Amino acid sequence: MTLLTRRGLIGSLGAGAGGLLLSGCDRIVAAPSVKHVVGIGETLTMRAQRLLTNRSALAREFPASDMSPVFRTNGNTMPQSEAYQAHVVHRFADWRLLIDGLVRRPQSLSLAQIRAMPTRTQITRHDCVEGWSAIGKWTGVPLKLLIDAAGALPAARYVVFHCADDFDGDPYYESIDLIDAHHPQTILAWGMNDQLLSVGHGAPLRLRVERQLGYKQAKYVMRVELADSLDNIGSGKGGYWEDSADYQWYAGI
Ligand SMILES: Nc1nc2c(c(=O)[nH]1)N[C@H]1C(S)=C(S)[C@@H](COP(=O)(O)O)O[C@H]1N2
Ligand SMILES: [Mo]
Repeated sequence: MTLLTRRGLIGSLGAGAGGLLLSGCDRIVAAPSVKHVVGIGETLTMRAQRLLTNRSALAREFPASDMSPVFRTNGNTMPQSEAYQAHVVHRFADWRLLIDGLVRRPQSLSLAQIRAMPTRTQITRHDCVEGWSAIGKWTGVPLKLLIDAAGALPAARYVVFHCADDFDGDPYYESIDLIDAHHPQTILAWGMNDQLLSVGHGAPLRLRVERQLGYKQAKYVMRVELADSLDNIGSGKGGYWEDSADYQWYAGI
């Protein structure tokens, strides 16, 4: 298990370790079949997962000795915008994370402010639908603390992550619901493997939502928007790959 640095997080860790049916360590070996299974139908899959697994159960965490010697990068590895590239040059000193949408107190936070917040570190396995996995150590702020700082309005249902990169002009974005947003292992990570997050892996801040597949782990997060619906964001399916390649919105593992 992992370091829990704040008592507030411990309360949500049920003793039940849930997920016995689906949480074998070998279940992801044939990652392509995961996509197939997930593809049966999103509604069915999500309902089935809710029945079979406890969504507050923790993803497996690993000892440091299991960390992958090489953790490859995937997707975009350097956002093309001039604004982002200027941030790289200035080491993100002027960068700000915006938290807005259905919140009482919109936030604009520097990286220093985010790094001064309580941290959680976890060693987990990243599973990409393209058929590779890697175990890495992630350090960041629990998303719940950022949401609480902004104060979610009662109508908020989803958390949308707007990223600095795009594919042919279509911005990368992702979204999760508030259940996953409040999960104790859901963090916005600024550190990886005891280093500051590299540009290739999503500097300065990327999502880790450990109970879901790789494409949900949004890199280059610039803005966190709370929303009551995903309909008017992107093409309305809740993420870049969901919009453009019919990937499932709920990519539970
Ligand atoms: N902003 C952004 N986030 C992204 C992607 C991307 O292209 N852009 N690719 C996704 C995919 S498919 C995977 S598997 C992981 C890869 O993360 P890594 O580069 O740290 O290995 O990031 C995910 N998040
Ligand atoms: Mo991926």
